[in-house]
Amino acid sequence: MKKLGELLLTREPFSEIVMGNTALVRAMIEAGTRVVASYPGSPTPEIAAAIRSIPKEKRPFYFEFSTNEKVATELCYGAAVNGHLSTVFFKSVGLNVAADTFVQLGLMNIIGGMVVVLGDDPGVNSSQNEQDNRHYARLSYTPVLEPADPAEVYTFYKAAARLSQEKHMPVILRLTTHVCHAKQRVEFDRWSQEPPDNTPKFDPDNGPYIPIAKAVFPLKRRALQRLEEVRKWADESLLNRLTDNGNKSRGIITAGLPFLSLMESLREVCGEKPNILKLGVVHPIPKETIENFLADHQEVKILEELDDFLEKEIKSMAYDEGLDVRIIGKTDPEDWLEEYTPDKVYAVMQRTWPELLAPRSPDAKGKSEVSPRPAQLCPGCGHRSAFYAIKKALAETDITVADIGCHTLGFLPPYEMGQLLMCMGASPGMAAGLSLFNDSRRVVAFLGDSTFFHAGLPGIINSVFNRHNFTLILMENGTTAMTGHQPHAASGSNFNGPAEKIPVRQVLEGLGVRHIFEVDTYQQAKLTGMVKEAVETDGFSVVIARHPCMLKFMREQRKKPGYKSRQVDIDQEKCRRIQECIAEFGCPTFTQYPDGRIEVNPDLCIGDGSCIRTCPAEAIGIPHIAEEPVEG
Ligand SMILES: Cc1ncc(C[n+]2csc(CCOP(=O)(O)OP(=O)(O)O)c2C)c(N)n1
Repeated sequence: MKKLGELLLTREPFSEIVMGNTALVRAMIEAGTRVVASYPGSPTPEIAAAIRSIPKEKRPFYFEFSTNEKVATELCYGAAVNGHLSTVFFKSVGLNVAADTFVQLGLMNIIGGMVVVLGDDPGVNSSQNEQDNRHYARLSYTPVLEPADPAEVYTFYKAAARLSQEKHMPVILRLTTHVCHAKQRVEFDRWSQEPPDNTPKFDPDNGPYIPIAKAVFPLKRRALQRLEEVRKWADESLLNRLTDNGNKSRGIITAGLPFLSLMESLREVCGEKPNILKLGVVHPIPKETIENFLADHQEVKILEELDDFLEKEIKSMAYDEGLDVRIIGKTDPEDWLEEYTPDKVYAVMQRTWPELLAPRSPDAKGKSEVSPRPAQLCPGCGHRSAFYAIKKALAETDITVADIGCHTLGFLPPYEMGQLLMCMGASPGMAAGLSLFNDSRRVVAFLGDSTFFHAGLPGIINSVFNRHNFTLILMENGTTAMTGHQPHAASGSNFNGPAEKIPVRQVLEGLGVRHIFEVDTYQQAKLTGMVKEAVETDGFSVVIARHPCMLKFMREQRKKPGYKSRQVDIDQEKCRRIQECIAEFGCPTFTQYPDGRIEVNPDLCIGDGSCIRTCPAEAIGIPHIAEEPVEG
């Protein structure tokens, strides 16, 4: 069987079972994409994993992880106005970071074409909100194509690229978690690689590219006109599909994942199945197609995940055309929430037309429940040692501000560090605000190292500039851990190989931070002492709490020849059942038995020894080679 990288570069047509995120990469290759950039975030990191499977020297396009989504968008825009088809991809909330640039793209003459791939997250699988990025499309006059499965991801990307190249405007390919991660057999086309044209084609005469004051009006007129052209194109497009069940009275308009869930739910329909119009182009919506569909039915249900985006558009369209049709949008506050999985769609459709689908008893649900697994830090995680030590330095009344990353999990017991959370890089700003008019409760903020470069720096600079008074704990683990160990500016390598390491300490010094402390988090007593000193220091102080990500480190160790797993043991004679290892340190490796005995779970322990100094009875022994080698 071919390796993924080879498969993605196959010249002849082939078919394979792949994830939506992988199908996207083949589509990029076939479409002749030259520049791709991203900042990691679920549900999109597997796109980069598929790109990584292609050796760098064979990769038909340039790829980088940029420092944040805004920079990635700017990079792709720069490449596209120079004539190269480009693609930026990131998660839902990434668009908020990119927005200041993104909202202008629709005004520009993007001669090379540019596709913006969004990984929206209905169901909040791994985000801080459930935002519906279709609203950004309207705000920025940008078309949106929305596939429902991996095969559509492949065809829709190619359509988006062609449309963007033809109209010189950005096109959004909106994916959602299930579409990114679903697997399906996809029929891929031939890849006839054209020799790359590296001529820099940027020409100011293709512009204007300077949208200032009144110069914006002609650009805006052009954006609106292009959008109208896309609307007409959408009416002809095969990306919209009609399923005609011969029903003269009821129809459903839907798109994306809800369509697939609907098809599953309709298997249980007792009577006549409604007709279905599945939209592939969700902005601007195809006017004629929808008007005809509305005119052909007495009742039309708009089935859409998250907000009432299509509903509002379609209702206003029906009003303008004076159509006599009952349009049923969202009927319950719950309709605005969660992923439209088959169970969810069943419930929505049951509420819409109760006689069409029989009510389900709660235990007759199609879904097999997975037992909940509380999120936790990995065994050996340096963040655990940090939280354990920092907690000892703070008073109950002190205020702790979390940020986004693995270290967000510090808010969980037993540490309970981090009482507020907003978005990436927000902790220094929020902490500064909390420190105002506040002489009695010390403020401590946490920030990861990838986030430091992503969006943390402005808040830090502001803290120096405006002389704020709080302590920032920089949780430096050398990687972007939460999203799968992508490199960042202080990692010493980028996606494509070795790179200049930008040490966080030097950055802080360069910014004029006066009070900088630095310690490996496994030195818990030292860290406690430093934090005590830092919070008592007047002004802004930073404690660099450093330890490599142990999940990444252990993965690398296990690949080494002769690797032997290690673990710690508990000396039952010495153990005084104080339970510090469980109640305060909280490593999942420790298991307590009903008789009070505490044992080490050999399948979990990595023998890092971070727990040794936490035991007041000194009952935890130094790590030794495990008797039974544990499979890596
Ligand atoms: C704007 C935005 N982009 C991407 C993400 C996805 N994301 C969540 S945590 C995280 C990584 C944070 O890395 P780091 O700051 O180094 O903390 P670590 O996970 O390594 O502790 C990323 C990229 C996000 N939540 N928001």
